[in-house]
Amino acid sequence: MIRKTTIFNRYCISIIFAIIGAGAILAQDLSQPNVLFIISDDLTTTALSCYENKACRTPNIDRLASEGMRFTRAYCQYPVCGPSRASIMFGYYPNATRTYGYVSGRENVGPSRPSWSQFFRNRGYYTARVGKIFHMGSVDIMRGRNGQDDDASWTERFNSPAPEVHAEGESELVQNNPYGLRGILRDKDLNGGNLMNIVKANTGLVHTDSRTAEKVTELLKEHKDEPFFIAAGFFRPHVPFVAPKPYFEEYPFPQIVLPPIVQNDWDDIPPQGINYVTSVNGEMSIEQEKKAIAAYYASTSFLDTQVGKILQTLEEEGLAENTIVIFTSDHGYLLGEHRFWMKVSLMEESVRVPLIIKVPGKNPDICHSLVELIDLFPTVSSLAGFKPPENIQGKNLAPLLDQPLQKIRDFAFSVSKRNETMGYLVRTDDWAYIQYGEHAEAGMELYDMKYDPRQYNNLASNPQYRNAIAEMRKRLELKLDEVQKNDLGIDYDQ
Ligand SMILES: [Ca+2]
Repeated sequence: MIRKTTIFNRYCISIIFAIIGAGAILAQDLSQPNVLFIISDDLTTTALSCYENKACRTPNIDRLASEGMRFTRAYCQYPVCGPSRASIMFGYYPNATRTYGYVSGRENVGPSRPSWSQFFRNRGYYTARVGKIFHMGSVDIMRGRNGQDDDASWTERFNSPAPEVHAEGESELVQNNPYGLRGILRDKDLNGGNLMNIVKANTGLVHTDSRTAEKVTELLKEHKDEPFFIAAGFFRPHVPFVAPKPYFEEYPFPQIVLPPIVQNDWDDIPPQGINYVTSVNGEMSIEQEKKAIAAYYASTSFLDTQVGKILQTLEEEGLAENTIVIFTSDHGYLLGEHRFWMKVSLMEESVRVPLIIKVPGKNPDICHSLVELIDLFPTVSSLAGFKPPENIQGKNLAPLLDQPLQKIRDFAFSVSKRNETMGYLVRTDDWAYIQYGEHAEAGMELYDMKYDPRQYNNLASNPQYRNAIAEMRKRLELKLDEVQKNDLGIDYDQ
């Protein structure tokens, strides 16, 4: 509670100044910090200059990282929009609630368990969503629909409709055979959420993320005198890669360096681990791969500009001193590593996410502890002085904000279901262990993350690593017992 005292003192001082200087303006209960939750979509750490890629320029996110706590090893709980977001917002692992699809998560947790924002709403906060927080597809955005939203989470909610793939400009599909599904795809609108379409747009203001930034800016001004939880749900760099033309000019595609193609890379990966979108089934040329990455970077820089706008408003309105800011993404993204693209995979680039938490009064730092997105709900609740709900499954990261060298968990845990088979990831300091099927019936992968961080050499069938495999399987078994325990009171038959 050191932080709270510090913040409280600061408020006392500012109140005194306000009384002396401006004549008693006291509109807000200053003991309650605001929450600004910024979430991007499909943004991997490997495209952020504050993480490990200097080629993609993200100055605003970088600045936030330099002012807050940057977590280098944060993991999503499911590398797909719907279940990841449900897990973040309700605080349960996807396999605790059996939430694996494009739903809000409310279907499975029931009406009585509050979502993260609803928990704040129930405590007197104004809560608002702008754009995509629960699952929402590109077609929902085009049509101005709520997607799989949870109504009870918000005092107000706002969509940011935009033409998306139909934005005026130069467009191109960079897969010759998207997913190997040629002939099945009929309406490119309906598949807009998964095709690698690029749009170099003629104008800058019609896009969903610029609308979201504009609305969030308005809400920050309107609600500055009451405690708020505002969720800014940006859609980029999710496909279609739409950004104004000048953003593409920053990244000429011939200069893009592709990840190395390692000979026989797929030979030791179980079939279940070969991702659903690859350069091979999409029949992508080298030029198309470079264009896809350049467009992803352009979309990321465009997103960064929008993040910059709302952070600037926060400063200008004097709210930065009393607002907890979180920046993250629902999951990562493969940009040609292993010739894989997009998400679903439990490979590092797909499950690891950017995470920055800036809390007024705390020193900026970098934290290498393994953390999970499910930890946001209890962490931010606790930072605001609330005891988090008892059943939720994340851990409180607040101690790390004062002591970033502490360790909060031994491993990060993520799941991903494909073709009716569940994949599990146990990510420890040293290992990434991936298991397909509850009894590994569809295979295993084990990577030494110290010596093989890009995961080229699957050690699972090497007898020398028998002990490591046994240890990982034990961890997984205990974790599944813990996560799927019955006293959550969730009706699994729903
Ligand atoms: Ca997503």
